[in-house]
Amino acid sequence: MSTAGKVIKCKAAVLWEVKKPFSIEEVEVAPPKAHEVRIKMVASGVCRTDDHVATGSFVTPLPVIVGHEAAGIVESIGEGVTAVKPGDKVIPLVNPQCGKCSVCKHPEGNLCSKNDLSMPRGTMQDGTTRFTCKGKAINHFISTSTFTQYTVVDEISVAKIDPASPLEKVCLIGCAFSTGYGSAVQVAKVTPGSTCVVFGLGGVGLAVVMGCKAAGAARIIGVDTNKDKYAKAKQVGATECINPKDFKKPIHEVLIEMSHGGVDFSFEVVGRLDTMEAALACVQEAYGISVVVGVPPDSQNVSVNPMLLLTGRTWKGAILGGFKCKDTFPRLVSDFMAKKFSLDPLISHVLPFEKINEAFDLLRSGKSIRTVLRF
Ligand code: CND
Ligand code: ZN
Ligand code: ZN
Repeated sequence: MSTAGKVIKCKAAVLWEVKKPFSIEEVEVAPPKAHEVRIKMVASGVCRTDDHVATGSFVTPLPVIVGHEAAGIVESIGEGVTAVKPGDKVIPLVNPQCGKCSVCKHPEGNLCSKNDLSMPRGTMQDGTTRFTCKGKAINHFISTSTFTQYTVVDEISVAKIDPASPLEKVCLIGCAFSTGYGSAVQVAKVTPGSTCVVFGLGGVGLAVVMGCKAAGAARIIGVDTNKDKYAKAKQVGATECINPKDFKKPIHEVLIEMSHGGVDFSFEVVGRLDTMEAALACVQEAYGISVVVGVPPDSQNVSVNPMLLLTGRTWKGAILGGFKCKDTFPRLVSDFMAKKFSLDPLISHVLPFEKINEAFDLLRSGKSIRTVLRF
């Protein structure tokens, strides 16, 4: 029997309060309104950004269904939807692409003005939510909300992908792979023969390493306080890995010495202020480029001597690797299908969706790269 047009009762992981476990609840998912799409979830990765919400470090309205790195199948569509139809395989988009705003029209930017990330409202574009639990409205998360058997997204926040693609792998194109890879090739524009440094060798950091390698970097130095991350990093292209705890000197000084004057490109993929400062300081003073990828703790500022920039360094950052997601994700999925890159090194664990709290324990204890939750 078709579920189109009806409320669907299903399971979702609700975060009622920060610093509490996710609670698997029965939720009601309303049918999609005009220009909205309801998706049956198939697989969702667990990203540190979801954990930042759970710890209170990334602030978005609660209670909420988080999760943003996923793939699923369209269950039904609202009036006027033309981009997808029921049965299509799709990836929800953290960065919508309305195609009309100044950002969508600009050749470089990707944070569409319809985003729910820079000042999260926790709703659909019309300002309301499609989730209800125990009579309470449950908020959406950065246009996606994927820790649920069904979600609803705006048509501008979904990309149709190859019907043959394995969703339990290409879900990582929804965040980790695109964010990391794009930060190297699209944001930093890493050049052949260059020296790169990647702070943080989690799921996103490893994808940065993959991007640096694909761009032809000669030297890729991984920096992580957890030595267990080095083997994987080397497998995907890091030429050496170092632990800041092994040195008496500040890590940026160590890196300047190792590179004889400063590296060409650096990436902060941890989400800490001290590593953001170190990543900026370790690039070559006249032409080095440093990219902020990690999500910083809410309402905190770095203190930086402007001399670091006056001499010629460039400091930038981007969400989702600077990619215009609706245009780029289908192409990245095609590249994956053509075996231009592998997602296997990023997937350390696969668990049933109900074991979501176990997946977060694995992330917090540094034991996982990406856990993919299957629905
Ligand atoms: P994950 O936690 O898997 O990786 C972080 C890594 O940093 C771990 O391997 C840690 O051991 C390491 N680390 C911790 N402290 C230090 C330190 N002081 N020095 C060096 N290494 C350290 O996280 P992830 O890969 O899922 O995400 C990384 C960051 O990227 C995180 O802040 C997340 O919120 C952010 C992010 C950004 C975007 C974007 O669009 N820009 C998208 N998704 C995630
Ligand atoms: Zn993410
Ligand atoms: Zn737009």
